[in-house]
Amino acid sequence: MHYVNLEDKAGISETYKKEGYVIVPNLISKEKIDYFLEGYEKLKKKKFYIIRAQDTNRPEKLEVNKQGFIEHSIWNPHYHVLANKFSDGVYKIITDKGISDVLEAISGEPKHTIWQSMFFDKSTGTVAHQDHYYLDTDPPGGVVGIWVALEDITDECGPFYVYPTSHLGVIANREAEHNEDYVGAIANALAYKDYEKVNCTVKKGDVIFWHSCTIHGSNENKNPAKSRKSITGHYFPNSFTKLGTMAHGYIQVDPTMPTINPAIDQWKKSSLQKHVRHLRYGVRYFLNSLSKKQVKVEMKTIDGEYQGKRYEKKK
Ligand SMILES: O=C(O)CCC(=O)C(=O)O
Ligand SMILES: [Fe+2]
Repeated sequence: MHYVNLEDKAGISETYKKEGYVIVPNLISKEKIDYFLEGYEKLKKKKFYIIRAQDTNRPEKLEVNKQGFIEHSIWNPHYHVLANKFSDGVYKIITDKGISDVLEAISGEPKHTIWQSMFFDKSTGTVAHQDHYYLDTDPPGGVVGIWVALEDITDECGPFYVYPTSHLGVIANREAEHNEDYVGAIANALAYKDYEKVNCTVKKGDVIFWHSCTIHGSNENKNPAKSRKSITGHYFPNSFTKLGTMAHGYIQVDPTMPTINPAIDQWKKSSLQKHVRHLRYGVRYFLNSLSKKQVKVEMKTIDGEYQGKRYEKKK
């Protein structure tokens, strides 16, 4: 694992360029993480709460399992207006000054926009991929992913992993519509060189930064009693646009607004828009649960038995 301290800006930049990832130890304070965890405990007490799950790519009911963990990964937790402290805890972490300092060291630019965030209570066994497939900049390679460890991560938790230097190899085609095709494309990209897989068994407060073309994913959980609390985020330098738009002769970037950190912007969303978003998830969840038909799911990110399959017909 390649660790570089925050003070060593040149080391951060060099390691990221060469390896396609870098881990900055102890970047997020224990206090910030514990504040978030208080909000998370409050969220878990909610009786009926719909989230947009990142692992199944559709609205799901927030369910706490026997061990007390949330099974689904939550997409954009910083927009959760109905769970204030949880959402605020994420917001404070993804706008942390340490993170913007590292982003600046990586891109050489003073300002970045946060594109999206996710919260994982447990590992969902994310299939190996390049974020380039889902979100990247024009020109490609500008998006930087971050993975914040909210607790000490061991092999049993199903750690996040990277294939160092894979960002310099093959870029899997974004046009793949089916999981099987994409998984195959990544297998080809991995076959290009004998990349070593690095399981990131990092400590609470450490943050992993990786390039949008670096192949990464996460291992399956090996022990149901183990959580794997983490927040991820994807950022891009403000001089870039979204991938695929320059070639069409226009520049597409959603309107942004400042966050509490002047070096990080976010998409402009009013409180009303965030409420409407929640309501939409609720309605879609309700309609899905009424439907006896197979629910079509687009590209999913989970590994293992789900890989490349559609949902079974509801009984
Ligand atoms: O933590 C995981 O399981 C995957 C996260 C990931 O792929 C991402 O944030 O881009
Ligand atoms: Fe990813």
